[in-house]
Amino acid sequence: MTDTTIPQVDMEAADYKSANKPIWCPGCGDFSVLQAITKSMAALGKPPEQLAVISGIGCSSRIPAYTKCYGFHGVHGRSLSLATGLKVARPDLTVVCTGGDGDGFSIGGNHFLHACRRNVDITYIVMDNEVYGMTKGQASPTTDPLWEDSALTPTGTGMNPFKPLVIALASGANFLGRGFSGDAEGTADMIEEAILHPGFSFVQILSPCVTYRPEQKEWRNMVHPAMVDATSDSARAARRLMTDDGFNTGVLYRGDREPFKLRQQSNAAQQTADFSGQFAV
Ligand SMILES: Cc1ncc(C[n+]2csc(CCOP(=O)(O)OP(=O)(O)O)c2C)c(N)n1
Ligand SMILES: [Mg+2]
Repeated sequence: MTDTTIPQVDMEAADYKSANKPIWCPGCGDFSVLQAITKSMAALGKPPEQLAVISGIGCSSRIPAYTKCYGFHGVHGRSLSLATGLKVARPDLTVVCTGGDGDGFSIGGNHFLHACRRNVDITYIVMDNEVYGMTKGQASPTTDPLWEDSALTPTGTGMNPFKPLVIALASGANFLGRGFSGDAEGTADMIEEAILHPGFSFVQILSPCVTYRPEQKEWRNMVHPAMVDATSDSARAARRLMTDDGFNTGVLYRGDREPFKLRQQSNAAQQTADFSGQFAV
């Protein structure tokens, strides 16, 4: 896949890696996600100084330190504000935002909703391990309500898990995909496509935490490619996501909303088009 507006240079994944050695636990899924991100950058062929990687706080939020691009390791839950501001001020840069399920959906949850609806042309990659890894294993918004292994929630949270892709779709994200860290190749292709897709792209990557959720090693046997092709029909995407088992992987939705532009008159008709009909039965 090539974009003729981007100057192509001959790059390899290693050209986007910094000299810092990741300090993740051996076996952490985030190693493969880093590999997938740098591989997608090489495929895009953009020089590192035209890319910016922005994050908050968490094990997964350490990604900017491990890349050679411009980066900002910001405060917990505020990566999308930084990324939005950067992209609006410097539309020439490719802006990728990375982080975890706690950073993005808990403390950063409100920012997630509004980044989706604002539809600025950035790509948000969340390494979802259904736990706060960095702070030693508390439940996150995506944790199964019956998970009892944290001393903070010894009888489980009892709360309905957050479904990031459904929420992103309902909030206006323009591209949705789910990857698995064990499939670095497929994940790299998806990230590349997400970056090239105009507007706010959201990619949820199932990335096992081998230390606090060792049972997630089984995800390798549970993930599967989605049985259906990606759709650009948001109602169809919503129906699929509401019956999803959480392990379908691949590009799920490609929208056609126009990305946010400064001083652009908003097109109210297009914004509300998906909600103008009767209830589907
Ligand atoms: C304002 C603030 N509150 C709380 C923390 C503590 N804290 C650091 S990382 C983190 C959660 C990280 O979880 P997640 O985003 O899922 O990343 P992971 O470590 O699992 O990759 C928390 C609560 C903090 N650094 N700053
Ligand atoms: Mg996490």
